[in-house]
Amino acid sequence: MQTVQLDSQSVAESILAMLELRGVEVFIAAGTGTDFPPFVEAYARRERLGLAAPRPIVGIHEIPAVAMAHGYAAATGRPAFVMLHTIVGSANGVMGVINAKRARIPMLVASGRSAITERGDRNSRTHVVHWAQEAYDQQAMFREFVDWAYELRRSDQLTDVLERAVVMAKKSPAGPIHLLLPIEVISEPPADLRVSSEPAVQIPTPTVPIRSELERVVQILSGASNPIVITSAAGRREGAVAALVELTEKLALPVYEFSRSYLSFPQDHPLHQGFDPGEVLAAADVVMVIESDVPWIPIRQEPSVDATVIVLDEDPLYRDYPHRGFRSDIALSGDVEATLLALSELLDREMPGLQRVAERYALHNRAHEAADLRAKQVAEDASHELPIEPVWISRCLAECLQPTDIAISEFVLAPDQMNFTEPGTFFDHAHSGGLGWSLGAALGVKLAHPERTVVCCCGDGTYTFGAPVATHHMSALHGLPVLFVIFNNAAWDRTRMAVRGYAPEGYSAERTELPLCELDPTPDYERICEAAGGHGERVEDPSSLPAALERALRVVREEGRQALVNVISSKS
Ligand SMILES: Cc1ncc(C[n+]2csc(CCOP(=O)(O)OP(=O)(O)O)c2C)c(N)n1
Repeated sequence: MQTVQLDSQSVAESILAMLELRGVEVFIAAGTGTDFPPFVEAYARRERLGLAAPRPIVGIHEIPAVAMAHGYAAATGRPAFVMLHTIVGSANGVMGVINAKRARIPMLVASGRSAITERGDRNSRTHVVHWAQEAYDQQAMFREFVDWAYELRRSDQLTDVLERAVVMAKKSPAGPIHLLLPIEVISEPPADLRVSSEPAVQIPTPTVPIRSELERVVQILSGASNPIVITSAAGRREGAVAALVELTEKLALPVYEFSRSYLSFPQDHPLHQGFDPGEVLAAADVVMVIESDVPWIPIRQEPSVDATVIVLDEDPLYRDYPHRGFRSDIALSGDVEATLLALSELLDREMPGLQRVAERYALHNRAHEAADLRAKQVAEDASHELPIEPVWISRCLAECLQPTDIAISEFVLAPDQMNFTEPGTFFDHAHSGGLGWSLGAALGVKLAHPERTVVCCCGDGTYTFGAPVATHHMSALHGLPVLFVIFNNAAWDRTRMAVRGYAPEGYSAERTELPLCELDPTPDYERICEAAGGHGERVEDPSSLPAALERALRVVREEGRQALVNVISSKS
């Protein structure tokens, strides 16, 4: 085993050196406080001596800071380190950790811990907050939503603890972990400066189900007369997209991206059949569910009792979900890309009748083309509507995005109006739905891909949940120009829709403006972006939207400045 010598004066500095050594490139300090001085001093020393460290990012508010770590990891597969301030910064950060957990995002989350002593130590309490910011069990607020939580108790544990932290975040399924860092321990001199140059603990290798199960699945898929594939997040690991294309082409399997969080299948592929199988679900004889926590909504539609449901997932049981009853007649647990490739390989030996596959392919191709035409018509019909229809905003955006541009959407983009084809070009919210994610996530994606255009799309309610003043400030501070597009319907429309479902004949049904749901008048959101040096526009006329988006994109691409288009849009 080869070792390297760390140059460090404190445990905090060793954390930076170790993170750097293990390929963690980003250290996001969210709302620094009195538990951060050891890190500030460590950065000052490393900068002075020219020693490498993860890129320091000032996270001006915990909501965009944690979401930024989320976006960065979604775009790269690599965790960022995000440090929160004692119990209070932690409380603000927990929602982002919940989102990361549900989205299986690797993330290294740490919180400082208030000083223990009242006198006698250089870290002894100096401020009134140091008493009230201590908790009996600070990590309790994270524990349910992380894959591992540990308090660093001694300086000589550091290497082992960090090795374990990185592996526990990156393993499969990936997830956030939490480290509690008492100020006394991170202030200590480092205990051990020699560490192995390679990770001392390796991430377990990707697994593939046993061959007999794969063969059984190949037989079922080959013999199926009406099979379908449903996925929400197969594209979380980008390589799985090509593997899914390969498998589905061999059998002409139609793919539905139900409630997608990632681009899992190229939208222009003839086998892409949209986003909701609808009645097709009940008619299918084989339903293959790939990485979908919620593959259908049972009260709306379910597979037929005679169908075979095959689940392929890193964790088919979704162990962290308390109640979940989706059927799985066969549950393949393992790496999605490797399993899809293994199925494809087996299929080569057992190809079903080519004639049947060709006919099925042609059928789905026709359905795909018809759906495209319908979506186009819907957009055209909406193109003159006032206030502007969300489908028209989506369509206009789709028209001005290049294939490698990246969109982050928080529930708002109409999926069938878009045309994402490349893996890693689209990210939607974790199904935990902790609002405000998309703003910081867009900054994280931009941090990962500074050369690419990144667009953040969200509702006006969501925008406010994302701590926009902090987000725009972070965008300017860290040189991360993003285009923000607000679907501004001056309401919490999701709640309004829920009310319509809850009481379709009720008193609220008589009203257009609903109690507790309306936000009118909304601020001039574009001016918040302008206040941070960005370009802002408000658009009310649907015909002027394409040009406004082009102008804003030009500012982002050519001037390297952020931009915001506040689109006054319709509600349900
Ligand atoms: C942190 C958080 N608080 C509250 C909610 C509940 N919630 C779900 S959707 C929604 C409204 C979102 O409003 P907006 O972004 O304007 O989108 P719209 O529903 O109008 O399309 C709210 C408040 C949530 N998901 N997360």
